[in-house]
Amino acid sequence: MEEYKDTTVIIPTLNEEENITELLNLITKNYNGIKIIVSDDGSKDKTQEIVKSQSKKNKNIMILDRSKERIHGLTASVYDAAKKTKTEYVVVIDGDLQHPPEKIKEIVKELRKGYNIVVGAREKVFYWPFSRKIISKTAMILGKARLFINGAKCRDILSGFFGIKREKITNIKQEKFEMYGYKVLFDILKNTERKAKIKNVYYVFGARKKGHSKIGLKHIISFAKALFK
Ligand SMILES: Nc1nc2c(ncn2[C@@H]2O[C@H](COP(=O)(O)OP(=O)(O)O)[C@@H](O)[C@H]2O)c(=O)[nH]1
Ligand SMILES: [Mg+2]
Repeated sequence: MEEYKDTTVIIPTLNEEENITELLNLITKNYNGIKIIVSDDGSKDKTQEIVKSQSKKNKNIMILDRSKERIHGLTASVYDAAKKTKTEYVVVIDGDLQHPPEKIKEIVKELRKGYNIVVGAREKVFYWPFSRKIISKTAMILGKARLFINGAKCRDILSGFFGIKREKITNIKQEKFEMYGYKVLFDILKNTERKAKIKNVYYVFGARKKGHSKIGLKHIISFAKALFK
């Protein structure tokens, strides 16, 4: 089996007790030697308990307990976790099984070829309600306009599923990130040189089967701020 000692998977979580066990199993079973950091923002359910017990059994699994941090946010969780990694590559994946873990293979393969950022580009999302589609489309247009001014480009600038050479995220200063936001990749692209080597990898954004989305108005406001940052 191929070895993945060069990669850390970062999973931001908030109340994912119904999904995290399956996700951890799928990753550890298929990626020998891969490291995993679950970056949890103080889940009120059993997420932390589950991850802690798994990490006792598997030294490659670690929890970053952010419950006492001043800033809670998906972006903050990913950035802080990235700072803790030591591997050459980092892959960020949601904790709710909406991103297919089998694609990590493809992402790492492209990183090893020398791409700096490998972005999981979502194929059409069919089941989103009309309102979410409109919000996403608008954010995409505004975001791409922002990246046109300065920044790197890729197909899905708002994807939460991507791989990156570790230093390409840790080299960016914290103040460049909209820490409360949801769109960590967008913040990275703004701060990455235009000619960066970026690769798109296509995937189907599955429906969330268990638990619920945490996206809300505050994340839309954070994105609006990030546009002008
Ligand atoms: N650490 C952390 N994770 C979060 C936060 N908000 C959402 N998440 C996690 O980020 C991932 C994506 O969130 P989700 O609500 O499913 O967003 P959606 O798929 O865009 O609707 C999931 O694994 C969530 O548990 C947060 O504030 N902090
Ligand atoms: Mg989700």
